[in-house]
Amino acid sequence: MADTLPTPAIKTVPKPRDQHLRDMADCIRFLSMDAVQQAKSGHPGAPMGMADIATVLYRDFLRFDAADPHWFDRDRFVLSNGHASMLLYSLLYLTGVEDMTLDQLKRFRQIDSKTAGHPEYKHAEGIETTTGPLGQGIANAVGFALAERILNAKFGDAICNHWTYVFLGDGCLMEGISEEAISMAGHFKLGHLIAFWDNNSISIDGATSLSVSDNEPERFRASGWHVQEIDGHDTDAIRDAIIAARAVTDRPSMIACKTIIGFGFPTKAGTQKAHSDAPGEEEIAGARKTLGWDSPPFVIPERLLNAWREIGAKGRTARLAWADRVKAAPAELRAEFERRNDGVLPTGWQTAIAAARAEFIASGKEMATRSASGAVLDHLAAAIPELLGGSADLTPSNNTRAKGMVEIRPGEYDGTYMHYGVREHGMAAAMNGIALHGGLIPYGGTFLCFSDYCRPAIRLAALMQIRTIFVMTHDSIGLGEDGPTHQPVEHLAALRAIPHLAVYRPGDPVETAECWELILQAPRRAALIALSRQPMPLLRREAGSENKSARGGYVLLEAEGGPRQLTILSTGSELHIAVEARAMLQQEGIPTAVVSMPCQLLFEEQDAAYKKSVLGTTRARVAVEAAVETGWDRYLGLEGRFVGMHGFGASGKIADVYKKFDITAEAVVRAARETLAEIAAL
Ligand SMILES: Cc1ncc(C[n+]2csc(CCOP(=O)(O)OP(=O)(O)O)c2C)c(N)n1
Repeated sequence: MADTLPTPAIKTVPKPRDQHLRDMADCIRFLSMDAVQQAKSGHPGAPMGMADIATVLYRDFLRFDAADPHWFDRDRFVLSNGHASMLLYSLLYLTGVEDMTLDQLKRFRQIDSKTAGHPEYKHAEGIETTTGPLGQGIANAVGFALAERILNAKFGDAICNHWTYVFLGDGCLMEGISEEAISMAGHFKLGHLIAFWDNNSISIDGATSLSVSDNEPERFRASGWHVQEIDGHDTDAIRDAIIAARAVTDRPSMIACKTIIGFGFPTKAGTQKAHSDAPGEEEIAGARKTLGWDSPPFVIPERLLNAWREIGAKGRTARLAWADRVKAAPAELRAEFERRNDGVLPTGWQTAIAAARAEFIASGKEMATRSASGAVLDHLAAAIPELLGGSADLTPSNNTRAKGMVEIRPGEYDGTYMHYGVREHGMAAAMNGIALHGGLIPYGGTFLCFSDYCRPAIRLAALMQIRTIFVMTHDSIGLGEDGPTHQPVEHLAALRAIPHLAVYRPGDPVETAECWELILQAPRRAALIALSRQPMPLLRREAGSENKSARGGYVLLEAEGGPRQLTILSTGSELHIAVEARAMLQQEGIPTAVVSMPCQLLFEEQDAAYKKSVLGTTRARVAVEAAVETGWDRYLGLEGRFVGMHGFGASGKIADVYKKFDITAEAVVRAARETLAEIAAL
């Protein structure tokens, strides 16, 4: 590996402009290296390289109150290069966030500490988002900055007027998602977004020149950003650059900061050896010498800790002034703001669901669930003004733009609909930022097949347990002519495998309304709703407002003419196939029940007695879903049968495609006979 080193190790450190600021930055450096050394793992290099930037940002600019790290109009700080977690943890400790004690720093990366390897949302106050998968943070930051502008347009400068600062590394910029994020932020002219690129020319394998030679400043400029290039250790230059960036409010700013990774290490600085791993006692002793630091590990000299604590406390004035402004706001605006900030939905919002349901039942018509979803959203958008719709350039297909939704345009943020462009990954991660920001509930659409393009962000939404809503239409081979490239088969199983993610696949318009109700009433649950392109009959015609989907699965039709002999399980566009098959089996004298299971996650949360009552005691079960079997096997046992996909789909008319893959009522009946025969022979 040695021959890939770009430069010899940097043994000396540039003289500081301001010794006090250098000392303050050194607090971050030593806490980071000492914590990594103690944990025997972690990443000291980036925190040491970005310490000067963080110090200037926190001291002179970031509006933040350590006593209340989540007050609404604070500036947001996103660490996109999440492996530099010790930078964030050090800042939280130094500024005095109660959660982040010295003991937590000493327990960096240890089980059940607040200081996980990478920053985890909700593990400690002051962590705005979970980062670590490179590139996510910059796209989250775009969401934060977008939400800020949208809420500014709604509530005005007095209530919402803050900045989003994001640190990112070479790795973030190598990831494809960064392009989507940069392009989106530039297009929408997100003037309150400032990115700091840790331009240290090093990643894990060695010099970044091994793998990339992009002109990063030009990349940003090409997307309409304001760009500056500075020495990331020159505190005057950092301050001037931030002042200049804040003066430009009609576009986002990127400050390319030339830094030395592992700044202060005697042999590893400037090399990939500073990127990660315990530096070793000798290297740390050398850093103490190089930087003139004589405190023992984890001890911050009092004068410096006091200076940091002052930084943590100075935001109090801004917070209190903001609270006064909120109090002085017109009553209606204030009430609306406070409701949203508390995460409470408007009273009576569920009448929107009831209205949609009533319409479906009154019309009695067959309908694609994507259209039903669109109709539900028409009602919901009027009832819940914080809904922020959007699509990755499939608005007419996803049916995501509700009646009355005004689109957001560059510089014009007084709207509730986002055209995210063909940027699925960027959209999904930006939606996470929007959800985390608060005040808005984002949903965004694409085809289910392209959930693959969103998956890393979907996973993080589930991990963070935030209400980001993914609307995925064209959810099976039932999309027809677009063929196998567009027909999801393994996606439902793969998405259901993500812990905490509620995957809904409603089987008719009424279930669609029910699923939307469940999604919206769960503020700490990421959700994905899979919707059909093709129409399906209305199967739920009963009056009343009971949400039968709430338990994840329920008996749609009970067996008749005797004790249940067979259970057919289904979802979505195959539910009516299950119903047809049941009619045929009943006619043959086989008492058969149909179970609709729009959300396996919710069903799995039910108690055993309920599950048993739904699944029945008979072991004869058939599941039908136009997707792969994975996940259904737990309900089928050894004797059950699955009717669905066993490979990729095909291009053709919907009816022909279903026939070709034998996903029909006749196939379900055959499968039923097989399982019944097998059980009889036992
Ligand atoms: C999506 C993703 N891929 C790979 C990794 C593993 N990884 C962590 S840091 C890193 C290198 C990042 O380089 P850079 O951003 O320059 O960080 P620095 O070396 O400056 O700390 C990689 C590949 C990751 N965290 N996320």
